[in-house]
Amino acid sequence: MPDAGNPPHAGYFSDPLAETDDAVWSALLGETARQRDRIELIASENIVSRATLDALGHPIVNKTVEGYPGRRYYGGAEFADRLETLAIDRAKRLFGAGFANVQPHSGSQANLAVFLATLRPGDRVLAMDLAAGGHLSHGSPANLTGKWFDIHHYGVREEDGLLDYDQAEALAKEHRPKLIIAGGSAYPRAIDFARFREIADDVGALLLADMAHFAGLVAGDQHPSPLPHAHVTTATTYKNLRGVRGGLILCNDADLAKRIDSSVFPGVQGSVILNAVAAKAVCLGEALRPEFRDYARRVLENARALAQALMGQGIAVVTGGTDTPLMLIDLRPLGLTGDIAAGILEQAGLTANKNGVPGDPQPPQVTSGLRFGASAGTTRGFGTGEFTAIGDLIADVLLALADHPGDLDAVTGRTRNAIGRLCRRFPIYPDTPAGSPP
Ligand code: DSN
Repeated sequence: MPDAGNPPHAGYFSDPLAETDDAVWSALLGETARQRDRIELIASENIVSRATLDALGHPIVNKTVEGYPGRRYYGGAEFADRLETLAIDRAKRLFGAGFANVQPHSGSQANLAVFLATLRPGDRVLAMDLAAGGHLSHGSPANLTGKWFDIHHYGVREEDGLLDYDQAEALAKEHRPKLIIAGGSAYPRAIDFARFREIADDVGALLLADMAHFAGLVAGDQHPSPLPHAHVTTATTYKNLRGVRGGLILCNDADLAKRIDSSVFPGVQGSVILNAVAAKAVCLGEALRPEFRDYARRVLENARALAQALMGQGIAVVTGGTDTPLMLIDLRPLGLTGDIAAGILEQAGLTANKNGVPGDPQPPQVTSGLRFGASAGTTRGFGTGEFTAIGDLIADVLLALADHPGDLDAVTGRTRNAIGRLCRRFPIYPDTPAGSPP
């Protein structure tokens, strides 16, 4: 008999979670069922491939490395180097960038690293206001970027919800920021990055484009790329790039790239989450395939179909449509708030997030809007017919909530059944165990 040595305990290297921890496993089964049986409309979400899940669950998770391929502080990095180099090369190829950093744990970490690479505490920054569709990490007073830098915000025009470039230009001239940020998390229209570059050049600022919410469309040639205009571009990999939770930084300047690398590590992060880097390599590889272009085209078509269906039912869509995977609806004409509306939609089987709308009188915990995205539903296989039907279902629930609360239970129940039928026609992860319908 070979000596079994002293493994942590019998089965440690072989027993599946399903057999070792019922509390965790049952919550995971429930989550699989939730994703399978409900329609996901949260704009930052998607449904990753089995290949991505395989990378995330690989023993590479055990490995610690710091630094960059070929320049690590720890040994045993041969395969880590190979994976990170693959991810970097694929990111560069996908977006036509000279340099890529694939280590940021999230989009916020990516943005923070750009702040560290380009600014000193107290320096001036111009970015889109969170209330107009910007992002926390673009200088919100609640975020480190807002606490440690001198932030000025541009917004959108009251009359049409479109980005106010004239205001951005006037503020740039007045405050002469060192960094201008273009991009956000709830602005549905294509951004004129060439105009932003002119504004930045005029005042000697660097331009950061945050393309987190449309990176997949850029990768699939369905949206203009900010890269020819921005000095540096950040993205996340988990929205319409359809991969793991994480961030990317891209640029075309060797000196800036060097500063960015040092800002990510050791500036704002320590060791690399290697299973996430492996999964980024997988998603970037998937996005380089010709079929990804078709996915990106369908995401945009579907987002537009959803916006059109909502408007057809009298729902106010901010800016009257979208050029991206996301859209924002204004609930004020219905006399509703985002928190209540999101809760009722969830009961009906549709997951979305409450979101402030331009000029919103409600606080962030309440809001007057909802944000919807088409990335996850498109991955499931929904086309414009399904998204039109989803728009009609959303409108049925919201109109009942606003005008016929006595009918709400019946409408919610009917909607839930329709959603259930739709989800069964477009199954996800058929081989993954799931709990009972939530
Ligand atoms: N930035 C958040 C969002 O847009 O939902 C998370 O990615």
